[in-house]
Amino acid sequence: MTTEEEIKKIEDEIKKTPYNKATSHHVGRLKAKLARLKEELQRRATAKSASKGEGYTVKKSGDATVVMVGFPSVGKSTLLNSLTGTTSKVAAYDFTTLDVIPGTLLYKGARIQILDLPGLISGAAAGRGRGKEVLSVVRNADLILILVDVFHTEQYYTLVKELYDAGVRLNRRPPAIIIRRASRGGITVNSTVELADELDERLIKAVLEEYKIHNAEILIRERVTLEEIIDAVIGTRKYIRALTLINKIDMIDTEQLRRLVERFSETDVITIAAATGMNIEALKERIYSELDFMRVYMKPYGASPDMETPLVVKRNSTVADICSAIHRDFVEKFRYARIWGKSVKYSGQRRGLSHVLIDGDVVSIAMRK
Ligand SMILES: Nc1nc2c(ncn2[C@@H]2O[C@H](COP(=O)(O)OP(=O)(O)O)[C@@H](O)[C@H]2O)c(=O)[nH]1
Ligand SMILES: [Mg+2]
Repeated sequence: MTTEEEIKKIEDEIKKTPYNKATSHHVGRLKAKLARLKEELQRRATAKSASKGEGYTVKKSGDATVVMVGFPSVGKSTLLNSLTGTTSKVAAYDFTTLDVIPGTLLYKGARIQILDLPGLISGAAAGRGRGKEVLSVVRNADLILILVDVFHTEQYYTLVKELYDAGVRLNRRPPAIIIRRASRGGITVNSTVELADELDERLIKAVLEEYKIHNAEILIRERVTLEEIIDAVIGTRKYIRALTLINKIDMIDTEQLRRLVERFSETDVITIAAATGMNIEALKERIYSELDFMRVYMKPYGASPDMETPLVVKRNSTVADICSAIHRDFVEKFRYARIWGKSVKYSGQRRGLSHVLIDGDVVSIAMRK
């Protein structure tokens, strides 16, 4: 039996098992096994694409990355154009195939890389088509734009499921679960809150066994679901912000639009018309505020810092990120940085490339000749 067949078999079994107290343990184990098999499938697909040399490492340090996901014809290309205009082709050399189409949005001093992923269609998470490779780009995004048009808003649910199956958790924090592996002593489960009904110690142990963890201390600090426990055990889930965009609002009247938005009241929805530019400025502002930027001021050697034009970079950027945002020479010929501000113990402290900066820092780079 292939892994795909095994997954199908378990999914069928979960579907046909009535869920009650007596079966919950059995179903819980099946879910843990299912998650493990899916993870395995994905790892294999990722390894395969890596060995083919199809690099999807697209991030330019310092830049924030926003990805658009959506079915064909919802308006991804149109939106990419209206957000990034003629700068669209700028970052094209970062990509080895046309599965990812990049553009750059320059907004309030920030460089925001926006990626159109036409290859992401239903079934990608299960490893069908090229979608799998494209999903690894999504997993490294700072923000996801889920794009649907006014006629096909139900696609939203398919896309969310696709992302979920690819290990992406939208608009959530990682569950407050700590797993400490040990070399002996079996498994101990401690919880500071009452466990959810579907969970008990025996089931949690069974989940850990499924992942060949026989000795560990697991500390649960909030009310979590079985899925979240599995997520914590797998440990490679990505927790990413997402906005839902409903496009082509120029095609419906205000009453239809009101009803649509109402249906999506629980998600962060923005209604736009990419083709006419409607709400595009508001969208840019929203993207910018979601990305959580900070300002860093450069100080040329022997001169005063430029407090007029800060570098606008992602929070927690390092000295290396700043250097490569300016020019590659700054990384290659880097000697040290002198830093003034909250990230250092004293003014003008010397730090290396891996030093993490804080909003408002002043940085001076010393380079080799
Ligand atoms: N009426 C209207 N049409 C749009 C809008 N955005 C895109 N379109 C049209 O929808 C079609 C598909 O758009 P495209 O950007 O190619 O979609 P993609 O396949 O997701 O990249 C094109 O004919 C666009 O002109 C919009 O806001 N309003
Ligand atoms: Mg397109």
